[in-house]
Amino acid sequence: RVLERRPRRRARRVALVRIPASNLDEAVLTHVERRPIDQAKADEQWDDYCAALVAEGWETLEVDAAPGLPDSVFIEDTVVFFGDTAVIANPGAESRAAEVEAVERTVRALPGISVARIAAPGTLDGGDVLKVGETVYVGASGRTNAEAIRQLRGILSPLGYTVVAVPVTKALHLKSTVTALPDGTVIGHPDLVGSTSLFPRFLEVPEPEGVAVVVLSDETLLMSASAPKSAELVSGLGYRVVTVDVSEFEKLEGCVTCLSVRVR
Ligand code: CIR
Repeated sequence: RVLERRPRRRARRVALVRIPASNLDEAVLTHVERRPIDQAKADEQWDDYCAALVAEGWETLEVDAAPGLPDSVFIEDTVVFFGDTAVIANPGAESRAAEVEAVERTVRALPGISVARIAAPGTLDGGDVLKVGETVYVGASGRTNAEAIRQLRGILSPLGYTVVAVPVTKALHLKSTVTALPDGTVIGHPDLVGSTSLFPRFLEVPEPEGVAVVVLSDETLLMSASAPKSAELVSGLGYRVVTVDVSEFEKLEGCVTCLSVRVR
């Protein structure tokens, strides 16, 4: 019997983004020395980043600008999606707390999304949350505390996810140390990752900026132009790699993942 293949209607793919504030040079820094920021270049890199998402079939939805909040462009830290559930974070840096309000407003306006939140004394940055299938790795970092990890478990266990906490000491967030390929392989850099034993499949990449991949589809990954060897390694594994230059944001401890949040 010949099975007829009905054309599948593509679900809408939406990514939240937030335009850079004009005081990027006041962003919080923890593990790196402050270097001068070229604001015009940063703005251009952000435009190119958004254009790359659009070119790969993602619609960008802009959260209202936060002109006085230098880290607001790093929108990944403020909300995490688990299917139809959005978890609004409670950023661990005090200067970032005010970023959440407009993000929550935008998320609440999305159709079919239910909203949970991490509440004080819990603090959690979205950059500490890495989903690999039904497993949710969460960094116990300088930004994300035990109380927030407990709250996240409480939210996600009933949804069928297992929350695995990972100590993070050598970098800002879990996702500054590791991310995952579409096949579930966790990739990381030896100088940043503490212990790899929590991950069932782990692969080293040669550059610290190469740990960050944004999964755009089962085949396509977005990576930083600062990590050409890592991009080559990943493309050798059968993935199509799109690169973007986010060097101005890397000076602020950001990376490709933190500039957007995919609604999924
Ligand atoms: C911060 O310290 O919060 C920002 N300067 C950088 C945040 C980067 N976020 C991320 O990697 N998820």
